[in-house]
Amino acid sequence: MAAKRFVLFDLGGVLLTPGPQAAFRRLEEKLGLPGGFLLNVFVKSGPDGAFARAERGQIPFSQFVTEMNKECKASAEESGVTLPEMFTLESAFHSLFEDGEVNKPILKAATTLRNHGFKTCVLTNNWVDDSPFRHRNAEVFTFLKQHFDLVIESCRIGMRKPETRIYEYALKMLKAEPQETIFLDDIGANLKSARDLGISTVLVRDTEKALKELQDLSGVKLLDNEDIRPPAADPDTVPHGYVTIKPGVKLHYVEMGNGPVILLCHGFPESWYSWRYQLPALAAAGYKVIALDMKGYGDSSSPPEIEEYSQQALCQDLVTFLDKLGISQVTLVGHDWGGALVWNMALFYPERVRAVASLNTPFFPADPEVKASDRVKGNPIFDYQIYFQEPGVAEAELEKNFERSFKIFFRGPGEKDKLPPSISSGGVCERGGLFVGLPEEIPRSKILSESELQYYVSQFKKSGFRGPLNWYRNMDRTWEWAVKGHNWKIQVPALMVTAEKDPVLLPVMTTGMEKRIPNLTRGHVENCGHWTQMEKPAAVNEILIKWLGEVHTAPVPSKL
Ligand code: CPU
Repeated sequence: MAAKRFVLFDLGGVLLTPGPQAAFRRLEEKLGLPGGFLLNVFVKSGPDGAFARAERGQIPFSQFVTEMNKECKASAEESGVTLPEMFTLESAFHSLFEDGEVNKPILKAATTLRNHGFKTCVLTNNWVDDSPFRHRNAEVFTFLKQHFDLVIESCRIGMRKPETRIYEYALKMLKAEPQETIFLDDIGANLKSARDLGISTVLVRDTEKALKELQDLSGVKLLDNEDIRPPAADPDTVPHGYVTIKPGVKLHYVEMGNGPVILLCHGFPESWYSWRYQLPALAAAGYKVIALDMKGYGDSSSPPEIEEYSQQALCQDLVTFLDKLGISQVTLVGHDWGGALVWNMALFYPERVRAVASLNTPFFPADPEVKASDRVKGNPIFDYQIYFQEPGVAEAELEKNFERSFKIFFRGPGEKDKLPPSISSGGVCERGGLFVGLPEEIPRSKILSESELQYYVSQFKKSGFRGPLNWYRNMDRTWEWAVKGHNWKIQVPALMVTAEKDPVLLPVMTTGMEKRIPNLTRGHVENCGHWTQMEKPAAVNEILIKWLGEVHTAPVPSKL
């Protein structure tokens, strides 16, 4: 048997429950109609009736409803059934689908299969929805397109299940052979024509049983699979944008969704791509999410001058970025150096900040008595930052073998000890380098896949580490600027998310932040190291979406 690599999922009855058949039965009960009445009318209308024509996209929903209402009335008269006074199929369909829900275990299985390299596809009979309730359909399909590689609706291509040609079409679009493909549906007739082509099929009546069959056919563990990752934004398909903030300097970003604007700022040494698991989730929660390549990184410009990377300059860049996009206020979410930056934005540009959240990075107010560089020298955990000071030194070490550098950086807390001697942020100057003493061959951590690792490598090959390291080379310049606000409070709504096992940004460093940030909410991610967004994406998404919902309750419309 050929190894399976493709899975087709029906929508109603498989990915959404209840399916049309169960929903029809419930509707018949509600309207006091005899069991099977509605289904019968549809079946009787045949392959060229209004239902089939709507599913092939030959007529829109409204026209289908007009024709079907007549058929229902005729059928009722014929069989002596009394239809309710106000009966219309339009409202019947509305109540049919409004309480439909995603079948979570099936969706989870689809995600797991995708994470194992399978291509997943929704194959559904659907109509062009011009009903007053069409927004529901728009939501469902926007959601599906984020979770599956391909979504095929019968009405867009003029063919419907169980016609053989629709399966041939799906295989062609996926570049799949029938023997490599599995198809799940709750209607036997739909499965039969797929099976005749050589596709393996699963009849979905009971979710648990269907998943067991899917597990056996795919060879991927789908039951009792706790730790699955949310869908990730794909660099090839996510929309990219560029803003020139001054001559010769541009910032690159990706964006998803609609609603209040959330700006995501990554840390060292990362990329917009570090937010890949947050982009689809926050977009689906009702926000316009923008993830930047910070200055110095990826497809953003990487000017060589150190001063370009002071916190003052970087804050000004963000303000210009917002000005040029016409965004008056934004909710900022930062991680690591991005976290330090968003705290400074909330302190010095509060009018532009709707709310502020930081992952891992505490708010460190400037101490007017102690220069920043002296403070860093006083904490052995930050020794690597001293090593980063001399331009060119760390660049040479980190750029020698990009792949090895990222394999060393991107590790989870439990994995550290498998790599003796482990990377340590302390004693770096004495060792004479960050990676001194580590083996040449480093295993890739399970917190990211090979292709994800290669994406980081490709991004850093563009401009190297000079720009990113320059973020560390402005300690006292930034301090002189920041002392002005040393005793100011951050009044905007704020969220501090600590990561239990971050070896550099320790949760204990956040103690007392409430004194300076009165509206502080807290989140905590257990068993999580430094790379919070990719280590614990589901936990991060949950914390952010809950807090964002509390902050963005009543949007204030502009009177301008
Ligand atoms: C870990 C260990 C050694 C070298 C680099 C790293 N983050 C990766 C994490 C580096 C970092 O230095 N963040 C800054 C952010 C602003 C406050 C101080 C720490």
